[in-house]
Amino acid sequence: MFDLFTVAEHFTPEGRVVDVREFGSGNINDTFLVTLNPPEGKRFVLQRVNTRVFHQPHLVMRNMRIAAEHIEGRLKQKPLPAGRRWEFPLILFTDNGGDHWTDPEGSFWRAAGLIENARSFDTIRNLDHACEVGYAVGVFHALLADLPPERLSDTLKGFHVTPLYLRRYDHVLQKKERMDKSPEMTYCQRFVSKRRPWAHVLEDAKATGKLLPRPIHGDPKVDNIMIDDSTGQAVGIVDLDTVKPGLVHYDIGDCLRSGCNATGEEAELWQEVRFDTDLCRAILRGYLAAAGEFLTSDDFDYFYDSVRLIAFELGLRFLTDHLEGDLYFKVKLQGQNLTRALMQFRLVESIESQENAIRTILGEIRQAA
Ligand code: GN1
Ligand code: MG
Repeated sequence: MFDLFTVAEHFTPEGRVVDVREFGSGNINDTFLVTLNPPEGKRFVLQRVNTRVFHQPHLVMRNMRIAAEHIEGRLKQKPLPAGRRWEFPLILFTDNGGDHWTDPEGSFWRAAGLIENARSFDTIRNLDHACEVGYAVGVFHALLADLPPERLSDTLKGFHVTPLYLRRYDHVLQKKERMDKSPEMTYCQRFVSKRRPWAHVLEDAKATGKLLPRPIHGDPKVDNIMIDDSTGQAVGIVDLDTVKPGLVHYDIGDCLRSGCNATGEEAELWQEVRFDTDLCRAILRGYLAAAGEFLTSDDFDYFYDSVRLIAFELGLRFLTDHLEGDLYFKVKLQGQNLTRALMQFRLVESIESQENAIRTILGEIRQAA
């Protein structure tokens, strides 16, 4: 890899870099925390964008800028209630004014300011945290609700389009010369086949015009929500690579599948993973406190399917990547993507077994909205 100090210095006209270290637990990009020289010791986030995943990183940056400008304008017109803090990670520019720097080996680097006095957590800590996570996603949707989605580019074609992931899975299975016949793999294959007929539920609703495209975050999992150190309130969402047109249901599903799994995505015992309905209620309450206004009755009808589907889809994506040899999601251990898949599938089963309880919560929340 290109020397990290040299890369970081392209984004910092005013200071010298004293430290660069790995940061966060992203599965796709390489992320580093850069510290500048004292006395201020300013810090920022440096990332090498994975261009095997994001083929047009310039458009990723463009989407980010459009969203940032729109949110800034909206907040100026109408600040959040009760003077709540809300920040968008500041895009840092290079010495010649670009929003990225391409190194001589062709890697695409970009940098963003840190949201100060705030941090994120890998898993939900309590009901208040859950409510704040939901609120953050709601604020994000509400602030972008009047941005025409077609102003954003589709930077990751097929992202969260479950039938396309199924097609890819079929293709990879077909190509496989020797099939792993372990009990885990047999379970996964049966699991996917059983749910295949239902897996196009959101795409069907999109095709018939019941659900409409809107600007989305694309990856609103718990560890992308920044929480203020002193107030415990959500103050922003980071990781904006997948801001693009989509269904808000992808985000709601992703936030719930991440937030209601209290053991986290990398728990040691996948058999013990479960979907916590109290956390679900708290996340949805927080979400609707901020996003209630633009949701339609059809939108509410698909909330249950969203959480079930996005958990299923993520499991399918991990499974396919395992079968392909871990080309997409980074792994530290062999078989890690299979374990991740099993975990999401276990979560799906837990969601399915609590369908009535989840639908009851959705009914209560809908009435209160
Ligand atoms: C990936 O890299 P990271 O952790 O921000 C993935 C998400 C998954 C997530 C699962 C562009 O996000 O869709 O939900 O892993 N991002 C992309 O942890 O595929
Ligand atoms: Mg991400």
